[in-house]
Amino acid sequence: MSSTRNKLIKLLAENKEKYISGQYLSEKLNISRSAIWKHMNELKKDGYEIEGKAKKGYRILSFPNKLSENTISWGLETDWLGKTIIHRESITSTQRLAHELALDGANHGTIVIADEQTKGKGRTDRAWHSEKGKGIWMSIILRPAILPYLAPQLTLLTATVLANVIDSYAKIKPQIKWPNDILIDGKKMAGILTEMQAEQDTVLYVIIGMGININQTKADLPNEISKRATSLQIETEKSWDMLPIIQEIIRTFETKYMHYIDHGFNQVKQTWENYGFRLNERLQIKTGNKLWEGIFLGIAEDGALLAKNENGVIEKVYSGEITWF
Ligand code: BT5
Repeated sequence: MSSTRNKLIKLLAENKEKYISGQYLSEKLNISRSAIWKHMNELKKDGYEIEGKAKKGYRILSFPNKLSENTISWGLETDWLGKTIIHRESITSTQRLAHELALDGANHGTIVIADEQTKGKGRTDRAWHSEKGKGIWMSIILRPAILPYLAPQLTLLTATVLANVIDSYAKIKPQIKWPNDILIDGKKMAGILTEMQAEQDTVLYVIIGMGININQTKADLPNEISKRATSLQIETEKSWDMLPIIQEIIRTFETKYMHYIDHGFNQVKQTWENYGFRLNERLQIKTGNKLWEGIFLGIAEDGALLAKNENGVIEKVYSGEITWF
């Protein structure tokens, strides 16, 4: 998209209900009034609803439904999260671009989002299916002033954000499966991937990737995951407009993140345990060569899973394979 067009949309968006005169726009953008008029017609063709009134000027009434930097920014009203949004129609992985941008100095709160990922990734390089226009494939760059060992808390925080938004927006109560899955009725609807660059005691940056299945039908889900995966559409039997959900996730993330930075992990822990999958049930844990059973008690301050072993001792689990009975 040309930068003039982007600037024009931004000016219109910033002024929302107010009309902006053609004269003002032409001075601001340094182009003629007839060029402005041409741009307006192009925008209308792309689905922007723009009202033009003699003597008053132009104002934007609505944005098209498709995702772009502008449509996501419009009406977002966050303080720092999503001030820079990079949208791609197709990308290998939003995580990959986010890493490149972070290494290049991208600001805290920068967001990368794509309609489609051709090489979406899960943990330990597992694949994440990210079909075009079917879900939210998004990465957030953060530069938190926390110690590196606390970074897993951000995965748990993100899980609570997604659970809260799905619960309040779609009126479905999801469950959070430690550490990074959002389930509905036991099937995976979203996954979180947290990656970090740190030096000794300093976090250089963290990238939080989230993949959220929205508009897949059962037939859209690839065979290998169709029994274990679901989407918002499958669960609610209707399709969803992704834009307001994305905005709600960004807003909720900012609020919860600020609370976490200012007041610590307790609120996250409580929310997490409210949605915790199979809390107080028996589980089997495989860490390295050790296989043991216990009762799932919740999460610790540092994001570890807490389980009571057969001797009644509470153990912390940081990674490993968990199986519920
Ligand atoms: C995750 O990994 O759940 C983290 C997924 C993070 C994806 C986001 S999308 C935006 C950003 N850019 C990226 O490239 N990634 C992030 P993990 O716990 O390892 O789960 C991966 C497993 O989930 C796979 O091995 C499949 O079994 C299953 N899976 C793959 N795609 C799925 C999907 N769309 N829905 C549900 N399950 C899926």
